[in-house]
Amino acid sequence: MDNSVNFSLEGKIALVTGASYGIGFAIAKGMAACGATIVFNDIKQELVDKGLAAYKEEGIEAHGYVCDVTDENAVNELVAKIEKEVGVIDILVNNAGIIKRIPMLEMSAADFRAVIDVDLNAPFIVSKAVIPSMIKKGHGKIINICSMMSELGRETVSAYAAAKGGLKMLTRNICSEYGKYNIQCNGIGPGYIATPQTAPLREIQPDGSRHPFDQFIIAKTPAERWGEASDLAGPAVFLASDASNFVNGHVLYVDGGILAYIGKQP
Ligand code: NAP
Ligand code: GCO
Repeated sequence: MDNSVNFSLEGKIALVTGASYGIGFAIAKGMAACGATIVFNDIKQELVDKGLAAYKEEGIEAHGYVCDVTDENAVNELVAKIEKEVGVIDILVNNAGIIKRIPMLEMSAADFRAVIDVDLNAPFIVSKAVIPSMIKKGHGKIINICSMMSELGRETVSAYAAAKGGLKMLTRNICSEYGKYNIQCNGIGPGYIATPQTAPLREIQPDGSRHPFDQFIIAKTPAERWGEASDLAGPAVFLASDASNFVNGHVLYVDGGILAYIGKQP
């Protein structure tokens, strides 16, 4: 390989939030395969234990911590602990996220705030906690897990779309403020990915047919399939590696072509 092209993550420490399973786990697994040391957190001890066992099964010695990413004090303590026990974080993936599918007029302000708190405020909190050490070290990579809803709306996801649209702009702003310190902050916008978060949209109907939303997504995706969490690993490795050192403030949509497509004619 040409020496100017380097996808290796050897010697790098990656913190992936909410990565006991799902998209975060697949991204961390991909990064580990390219040499990174994996650190992850989740909100409950049982999830961390489950995650540690899953990483072990893949031959990965991950470091797992319990931490709620919306709690600024807990996040600051977590980052200090990681620096002491593992080392300075080179790569942060803001992956932890929640969704509440409720029509806007039925949604309480408390539910709206809860989504914004995890999906937008937390990436601000965790990024703020890791950037000072990245500046001191002279480099850093931040990857924010955005969404189709960073660009599009749909019924029932007002809070999620507001948060993910905001996360796209937080991505651009981190790039704008800290690019001069050799920090690259980019987003990944997954399409519709088969994880527990989207399981309700794929439930088989009582008559044995596929969920109407499932059929809609297949028709709306040129690839004619849901994404797998593993589809996100290669793009995440690219954005974490030196191969993307002049890519900054960008959102890479990994959606099987949804955003390019007007949709199948009925
Ligand atoms: P998931 O299966 O629900 O996993 C999300 C993880 O984040 C879970 O382990 C969850 O723990 C954790 N988490 C939630 N709140 C947290 C908090 N306050 N502190 C720490 N951890 C927390 O979701 P996923 O589908 O893998 O999605 C991962 C990310 O990709 C999210 O940001 C999501 O919005 C985004 N995304 C997903 C899709 C998709 O189609 N699946 C598409 C685009 C973007 P619990 O299990 O306790 O909730
Ligand atoms: C929904 C979905 C989504 C996604 C995803 C798409 O209800 O429409 O859950 O919003 O999972 O973020 O990119």
